[in-house]
Amino acid sequence: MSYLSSNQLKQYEDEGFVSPINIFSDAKTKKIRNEIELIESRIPDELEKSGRYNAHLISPLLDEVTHNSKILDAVESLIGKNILVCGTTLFIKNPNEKGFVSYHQDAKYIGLEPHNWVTAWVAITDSNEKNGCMRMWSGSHKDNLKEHDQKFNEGNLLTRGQTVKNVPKEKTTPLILNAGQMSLHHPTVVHGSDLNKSNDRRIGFVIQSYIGTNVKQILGKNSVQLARGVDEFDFHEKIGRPKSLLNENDLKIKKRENHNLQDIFYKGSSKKGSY
Ligand SMILES: O=C(O)CCC(=O)C(=O)O
Repeated sequence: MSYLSSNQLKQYEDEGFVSPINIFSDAKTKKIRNEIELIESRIPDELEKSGRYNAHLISPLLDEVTHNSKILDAVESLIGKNILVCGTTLFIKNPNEKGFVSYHQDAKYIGLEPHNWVTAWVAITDSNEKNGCMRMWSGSHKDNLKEHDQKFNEGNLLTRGQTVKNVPKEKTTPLILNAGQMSLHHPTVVHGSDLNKSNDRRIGFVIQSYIGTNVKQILGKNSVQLARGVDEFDFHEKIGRPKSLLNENDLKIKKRENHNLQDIFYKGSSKKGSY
């Protein structure tokens, strides 16, 4: 059992995140990395740009991660026992590429209301200050949604380059994770990450997000999978789980889901970015 302890719950309540949490062994984490890299080698652009979303729909192993009981126990401690998987994102930063994530709040453009949801960031490689781990503005989740500039700037791994102004970067907390550990963060905590200055990739497989069954999608349409409990609200269409790697039909479903997601992320925007 890995329900959160009272100290961990307090950290989440006070700071807007809880980290680190041990989930996978080294061997299992290597297997997951190999699966991601196998997909990249079989279909080179499948996980690029907007393809980085919802890889759990085409890989049984990534699907298994999203339904992992240790992760779900921790998530249950925060959002209750009825849990839906509402999408995943691969945040990959390759060495020598200029990828960074501007400081933002996840809840700003994602359309999930109320905020009974949480994002699980699973480290598939080590994630540290050298390779551009996430950095959190502790306590910022207690304020409402903040104004974001839409920069659409080069290298920014966010859709609109959405950026909160005046973040005290020197005061932000780096979430240092070993491969196989995860962090959980709140929908309104302000966070971002710097460039990868190491010689290896930095890979985060991010369940973005686990939502309570009472959460609606107010900007468009998300399909979900039941991860735990019962869905007494039935707000979202249910989607199947992959039985084999890169199945033709699953690839089509992923494409359709990512198309719907683009409609959500760019709702009301006159411009589109590359994610
Ligand atoms: O992986 C990163 O550096 C940022 C990820 C992020 O913003 C998120 O998971 O909400």
